[in-house]
Amino acid sequence: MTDQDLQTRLATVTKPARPKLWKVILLNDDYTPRDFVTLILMATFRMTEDEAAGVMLTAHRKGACVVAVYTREVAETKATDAMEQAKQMGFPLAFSTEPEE
Ligand code: TYC
Repeated sequence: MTDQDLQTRLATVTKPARPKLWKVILLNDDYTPRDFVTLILMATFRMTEDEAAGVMLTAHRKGACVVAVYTREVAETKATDAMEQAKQMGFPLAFSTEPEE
């Protein structure tokens, strides 16, 4: 075993990898009503009305806003669920997911 192998093993034993977290990002559009965005955020991301309205307004003004971070699967499921609910109501509301640095 080389020194490098030994270092790698020690690091593995002493520092188990933390699972990477993924951001859910709300994207602005010109069509989805503000109140509907707020309701979707409350229902899907368990936010209070004030929290949800704040995130909605930031996305509205800046174009996008980080909603929350989760493990990859939870982030993707919540983003997909929220977009599906909006689609059923005829709105183009979109979310993206990306890994945290
Ligand atoms: N811009 C939308 C409007 O003026 C509201 C909105 C806010 C839509 C945030 C999407 O992520 C969004 N009706």
